[in-house]
Amino acid sequence: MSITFYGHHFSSYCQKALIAFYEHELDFTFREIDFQNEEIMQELGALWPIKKMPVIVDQGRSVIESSIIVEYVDEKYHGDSRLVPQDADSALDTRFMDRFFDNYV
Ligand SMILES: N[C@@H](CCC(=O)N[C@@H](CS)C(=O)NCC(=O)O)C(=O)O
Repeated sequence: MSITFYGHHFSSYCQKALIAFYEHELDFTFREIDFQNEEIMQELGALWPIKKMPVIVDQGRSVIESSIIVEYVDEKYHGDSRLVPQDADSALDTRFMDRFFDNYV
């Protein structure tokens, strides 16, 4: 069963999360968010009442927030390479950059 990705291609937070999918060459089903489409908005709202994207569903588990999605995918589906380093100090540097770009750029 492939992962379902709720998002929109014009959303920078979705693009951030999608990088992890592309880097790890993951199959996924893309459910495009359309604010005019009640059905998809209800589906998203059932997963995340705040109705922000991206949200992913993997094997019945929903994962919310772009940074958490990147970490989840990286932890669960990494190949030889990692987006978040294994070394704790280096991982902090990576997370700092993530927070910096999300909050200030
Ligand atoms: N902190 C969240 C931010 C998500 C976010 O703000 N997503 C925007 C799209 S880039 C959104 O869902 N906007 C729709 C809305 O605010 O109704 C994350 O990193 O996933």
